Amino acid sequence: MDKQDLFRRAKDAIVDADEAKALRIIEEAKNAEFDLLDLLLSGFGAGNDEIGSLFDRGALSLPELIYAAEVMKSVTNTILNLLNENERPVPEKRGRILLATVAGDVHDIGKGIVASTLRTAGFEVIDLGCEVPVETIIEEARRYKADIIGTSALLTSTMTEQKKLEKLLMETGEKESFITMVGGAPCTPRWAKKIGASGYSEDAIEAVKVALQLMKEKEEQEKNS
Ligand code: B1M
Repeated sequence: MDKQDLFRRAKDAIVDADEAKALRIIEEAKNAEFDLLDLLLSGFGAGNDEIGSLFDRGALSLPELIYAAEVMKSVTNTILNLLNENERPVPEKRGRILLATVAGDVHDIGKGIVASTLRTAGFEVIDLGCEVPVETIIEEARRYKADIIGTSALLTSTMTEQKKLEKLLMETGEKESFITMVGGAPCTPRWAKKIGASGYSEDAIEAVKVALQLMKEKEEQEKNS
C-alpha cells in the first residue's frame, strides 16, 4: 500500500466531504494493518487543515465547513473506536485527567484524539465535552480529584479562558492542587508559560509524553515533601 497515495485520498475525502469514501479508506488501511492514528493525524488531518484554510480564504462557506467537519468527526470516532478495540489493559493507572474544550468553543475533534491517546497510555480520562465554563471545570476537577486539568482552545478569542482558569485557581488557592495542561491550534509553549500553565503539547502524541512527565514530577514532589 502506497502511504502517500493513501494520505492523499484521505485528505480528498475530507475536502470533498465524502463520508462513504473516507470509511472505505479506513477499512482498506485496517485490512493492510496500517497505522490508523498516523492515517487520522497526517492523512485525514491534512484534509481538515485544507478545509480550514479554504474557509479562511473565503473559498468554503460555513455550511460546507460544517458538513466536512461532520465527516472528520465520524472518521475520528470510527478510528478511535477501532484503536480502543485493540487497546491492551494497562497494569496500573497513570493518573486521572479531566479534559474540556473551553467556554465559547465547540471544537472538540482534537480533544477527542487527545482523550484517546491518554486513555491508551493508561490515564483515566474524564471528558467534560465542549463549551465548558472554567467554574464548572474546577468544580468537576475537585469532585473527581483530578491530577491534571487539560483544556483545549481552537479560537484565539477563547484561549483567554485558559488564562481565566489559571487565575481562578490562584484565587481559590488551588493552583498547587492541580497540574494544568493546555493545547489547541492557537496555543504555544510561550502562551502556556505566560499564563502559568504546567504544560503544553502540540499534538495528541506529545500530550501523553507531557502528561507522564508532569505526573512523574508531581510524584517526586510528593515524595520529597
Ligand atoms: Co472552526 N475555526 N470555527 N469549526 N475550524 C478553525 C479553528 C479556524 C482556524 C478555521 C480558519 O478560519 N482557518 C478558525 C479560527 C480562527 C481563529 O480564531 N484564529 C475557525 C473559526 C473562525 C470558526 C467559527 C467562528 C466559524 C464561524 O462560525 N464563522 C466557528 C466557531 C464556533 C465556536 O466554537 N463557537 C467554527 C466552527 C467550526 C465547526 C463546527 C464547523 C468545526 C468544528 C467541529 C468540531 O470540532 N466538532 C470547525 C472545524 C472543523 C475547524 C478546523 C477546520 C479544524 C479543527 C480541527 O478539528 N482540527 C479549524 C482549522 C484548522 O485547525 N485547520 C477551524 C483537527 C484536530 C485533530 O486538530 O483541534 O488542532 P486540533 O487538535 C490537535 C492539537 O491542537 C492538539 O492535539 C490535537 C490532535 O493532535 N490539541 C491538544 C488539541 N487540544 C489539546 C489539548 C491538550 C493537548 C493537545 O492538552 C489538554
